[in-house]
Amino acid sequence: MPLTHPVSGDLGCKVVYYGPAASGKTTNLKHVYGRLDPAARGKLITPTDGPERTLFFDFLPVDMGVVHGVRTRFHLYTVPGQSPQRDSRRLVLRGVDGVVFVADSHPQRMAANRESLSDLEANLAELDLSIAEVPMVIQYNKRDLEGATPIDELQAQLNPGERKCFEAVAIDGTGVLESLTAISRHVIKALNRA
Ligand SMILES: Nc1nc2c(ncn2[C@@H]2O[C@H](COP(=O)(O)OP(=O)(O)OP(=O)(O)O)[C@@H](O)[C@H]2O)c(=O)[nH]1
Ligand SMILES: [Mg+2]
Repeated sequence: MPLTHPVSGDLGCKVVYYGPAASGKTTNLKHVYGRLDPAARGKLITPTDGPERTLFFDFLPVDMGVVHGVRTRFHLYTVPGQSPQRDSRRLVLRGVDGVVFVADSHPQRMAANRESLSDLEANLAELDLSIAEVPMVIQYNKRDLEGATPIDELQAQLNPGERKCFEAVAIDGTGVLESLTAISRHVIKALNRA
């Protein structure tokens, strides 16, 4: 559930970028940070334990302006994809309003994509959330790779519920803002229904 600031009444929504290790979650946040007007975003926090491996989470607050009369902020988080960091992933999911699942198109990462999706489902279940009820978009990242897994195969294995999906090349920004815009709309729509 989104948080309402007790004094200002501002709304805070939490979006979590989830996916296997090295699928490009941190790269997504870095691109969002680089593209947004400094007035519309806060500091990007990206702790790592070595080159590129996220430790605990990344965090970027984004000001979405006034939505339906309420000042709305989105708090973007990534989880660390490395397997041993399951506890961190579960903690980051607490209070989630929406998920961008960043899948890796590398042909050898299909099993890791599937495992990460199962891990997401199990972690949500521990928070009494059903994956089917959580707003989620799927991003097929690294479409620039030679021999990338075909989209219909990724769709068949990772998106049986036919959620909205995006092809992306996060290193050059392709599909990054589109994924963020889609999940934001999805989250706001779900809030209006609640
Ligand atoms: N070729 C290619 N490489 C990418 C793309 N997106 C990210 N990468 C690279 O993949 C590597 C891992 O990217 P990260 O964004 O750190 O991955 P992550 O999902 O945050 O990884 P963890 O924090 O370990 O879970 C980096 O070397 C990126 O430059 C892409 O679209 N294409
Ligand atoms: Mg990362």
